[in-house]
Amino acid sequence: MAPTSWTQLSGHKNTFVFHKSGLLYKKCDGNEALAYESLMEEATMKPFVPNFYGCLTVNGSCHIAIDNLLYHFDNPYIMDIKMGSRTFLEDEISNAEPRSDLFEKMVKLDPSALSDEEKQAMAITKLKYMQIREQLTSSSKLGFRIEALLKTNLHQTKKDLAFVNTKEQVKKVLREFLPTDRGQFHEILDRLDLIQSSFKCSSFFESHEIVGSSILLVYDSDKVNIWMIDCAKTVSLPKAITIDHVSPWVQGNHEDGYLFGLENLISIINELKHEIFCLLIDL
Ligand code: I3P
Repeated sequence: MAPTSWTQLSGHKNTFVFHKSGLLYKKCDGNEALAYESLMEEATMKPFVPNFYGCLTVNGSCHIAIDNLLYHFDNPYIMDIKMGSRTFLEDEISNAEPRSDLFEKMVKLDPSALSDEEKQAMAITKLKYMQIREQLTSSSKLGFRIEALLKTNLHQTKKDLAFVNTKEQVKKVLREFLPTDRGQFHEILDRLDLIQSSFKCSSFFESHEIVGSSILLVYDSDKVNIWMIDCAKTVSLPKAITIDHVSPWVQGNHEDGYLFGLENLISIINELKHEIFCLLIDL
């Protein structure tokens, strides 16, 4: 039966409009539409992103129309994994305007990260906020973080996940989330391997920095799928810049750490596979 609602696990509030046809309309500043247009033209990447149907005006503002990836799932388990070791664009570094809303969020997360000046001003820059989030989570260390997840009887909040930092902590969250069915577990690994090998030979991937984008992992009792979503901060690299998506970021080199994160994610899930299924004989 077609779903009558849709679940948003993370990202900005009030940016999605659910449509019962199986499409989602997402508020867009133009950049994301450009990224999706290019992705639709590239056979290598297209199977791993939601289909994009163009832009339209909804409630007076520009939206992109994309597939609702949850449409064919029944009570799905959903995990949003934010990829990359850098979650802000290099352009955002020059924005030195301190923000009080981010200060409020940081007070709740980790007040010890605030300097005396920031406490006095009750404001911090977006760069500082994003970098602390990267360090508190596994983004800096592993090149990805578990941003949100939804599983029947297990709805971990963003705050719970904001401190999932070490490999062992990430592994524990994944162990509790991933399917216990061996076939489905293998399907997840196969799909991730395919994403990794396809991205490595994609010209889109070669020519873009991919920041703040997520891997969406969804499964229900009989289906598994994984996509790349959230292209709002996926931008063309400046001419003459090439990146390998693995090397550490230093200002100006545009490295995003996407493949570093994907490699680590796959390796952790592989370790889990051995730990969970090692007692079962492979027939
Ligand atoms: C937000 C998160 C978003 C980011 C947003 C942050 O932090 O990093 O990805 O939006 O910036 O506040 P948190 O996850 O702790 O809530 P962008 O990716 O669009 O930069 P914003 O407040 O400027 O929207």
